[in-house]
Amino acid sequence: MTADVDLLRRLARSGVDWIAVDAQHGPVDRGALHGVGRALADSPVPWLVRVPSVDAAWIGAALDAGAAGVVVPSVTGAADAQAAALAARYPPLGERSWGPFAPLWGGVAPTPEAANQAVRCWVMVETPGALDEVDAIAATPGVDGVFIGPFDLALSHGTTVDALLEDESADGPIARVVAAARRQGIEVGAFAGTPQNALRLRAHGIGYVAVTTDAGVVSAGVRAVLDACDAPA
Ligand code: 3PY
Ligand code: MG
Repeated sequence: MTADVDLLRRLARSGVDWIAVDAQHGPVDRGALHGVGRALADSPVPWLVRVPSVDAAWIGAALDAGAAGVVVPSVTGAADAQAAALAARYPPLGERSWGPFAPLWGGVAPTPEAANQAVRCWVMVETPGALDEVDAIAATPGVDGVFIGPFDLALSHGTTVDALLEDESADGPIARVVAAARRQGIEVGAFAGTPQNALRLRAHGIGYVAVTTDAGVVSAGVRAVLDACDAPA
């Protein structure tokens, strides 16, 4: 939820498997993205950008800045998923334009073939249209994973995040997304926000979980420090 480069460098070395920079709800504009890319050029873990929308220009810019992949929100169906996938890869697989920043920052850009192989295009399932077309989305060439947004999925289905996560029926929204991903042999991920929700998502068989946010860990850390000071000696 921040674009603070010192915090991001620290988070990338804190034991997490991956981090995501949020350009949909966070304060990451195209200028900030470049600062983030320079700061994370030697990141020991992959870093992804959640782009603001299904936007080929933003997807290309995030990858030019060195992101290992993109998380594309607000997808309304298979056509959006295809547009996102095409934007994430160079021809002949897609329509990405050449313009990586790594060489300008003293690094080496991967070849187009290597970039196409390494990139990960995650498409979010968080709208009724995306859920209806989840099988076609998961089958879209170049979609490497489907990523559940429980907050928007709950909002758009007139339910709550708790009810969504507790729904263990085979035709429940989360089970449908997981099943579609499995059928197509692609990854499935989700946003949790809290460790409790992360465990509930893991119980649904979801392997890639955005457990918390930078703002969340700062608050939790401060709370833990203050509680430790209040504890009787
Ligand atoms: C959602 O839950 O809707 C999200 O997009 C999480 O970031
Ligand atoms: Mg969302």
